[in-house]
Amino acid sequence: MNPAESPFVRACKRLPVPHTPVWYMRQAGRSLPEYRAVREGVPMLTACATPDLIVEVTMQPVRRYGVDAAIFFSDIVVPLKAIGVDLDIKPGVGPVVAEPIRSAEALGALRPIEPGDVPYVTEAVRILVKELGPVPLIGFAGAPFTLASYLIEGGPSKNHDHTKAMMYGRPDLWHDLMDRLTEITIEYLRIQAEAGASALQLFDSWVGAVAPDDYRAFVLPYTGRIFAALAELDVPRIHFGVGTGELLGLLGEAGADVVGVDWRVPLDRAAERVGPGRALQGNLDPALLLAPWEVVEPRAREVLERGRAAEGHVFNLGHGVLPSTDPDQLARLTDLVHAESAR
Ligand code: 1CP
Repeated sequence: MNPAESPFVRACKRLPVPHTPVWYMRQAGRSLPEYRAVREGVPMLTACATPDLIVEVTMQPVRRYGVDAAIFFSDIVVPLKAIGVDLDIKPGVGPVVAEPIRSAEALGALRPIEPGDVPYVTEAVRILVKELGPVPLIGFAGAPFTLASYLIEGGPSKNHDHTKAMMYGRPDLWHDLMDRLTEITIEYLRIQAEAGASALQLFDSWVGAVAPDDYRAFVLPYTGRIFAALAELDVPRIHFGVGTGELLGLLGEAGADVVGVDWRVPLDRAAERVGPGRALQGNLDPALLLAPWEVVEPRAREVLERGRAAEGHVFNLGHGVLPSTDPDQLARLTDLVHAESAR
């Protein structure tokens, strides 16, 4: 079978499926012992630039769980590192930027990206497409707002203070920064699709921090441009953020084929907010997997049931797999979604 005919791609396109497809954000990672074994002593950014490692880690959850899609093992800051931004991914912290970008001069660091900047991405995608056979590969990128937050704050942030200070106080700088990040994001996603990725996900993880009117003024022009530019590639485009309950209508407007929903909004309500012509992805609370299976099972059935209200449904968690998750819980969940939705 061709990945373009897979249940995952079909659900993204709102076509009939034999069962509800399922994959998990952060499925390739810290909760798997086989992941910790291959990452032993290898810094995260080194791993992200090593095709053999990318391939192995991307394959691990496909082998273990039989999920309906693989997600490329990388990080949202990889393209920024590739164009020369001085940053690192610190264990237990996340991305840390040596010189936060808060001035017109600093913006100069954000030049356009080219395929030659990320040869290890192209190579790993090509190998993966062969190894995965019928299983689709999801390429991804961070969205401009979420990337801007790391660049402006200099690292992970709770309130995004400096980010909003620039957005409100220096709209000239903000729009210049968002414009540059938009071009980088479009090209970086295009590189992955042209190397063979079957779908693309844009992670705007922290955009739930902005109010709807501000989303419309300061973010939508850019996310809209990204999805419009990717339309010609003919691969499903997925748009995800956390805490986006009040933004779901605007995320629908931005133009992706699939809108990712966190655990806060039931999928039937999310379908109303997002509007027609979109599939939904989500949305079991990742923390539920820390509870006994008897607690998880009825909740998972409820997600499937409410997902029927959407024109297409890709089962997922409402955010990434938590590191302390027992992999057996994800194995059982995958089997449940497949069995229950095939009936
Ligand atoms: O399934 C997978 O694991 C795929 C690989 C993947 C993806 C899709 C990683 C590996 N990171 C990401 C995307 C990513 N990175 C996002 C968007 C998705 C999300 O919201 O979860 C974000 C916000 C980041 C930034 C980031 N990188 C963080 C969060 C920091 C914060 O602000 O709270 C962290 C901890 C990282 C490092 C990272 N990325 C990935 C892994 C396995 C790790 C841990 C690396 C390590 O410490 O060894």
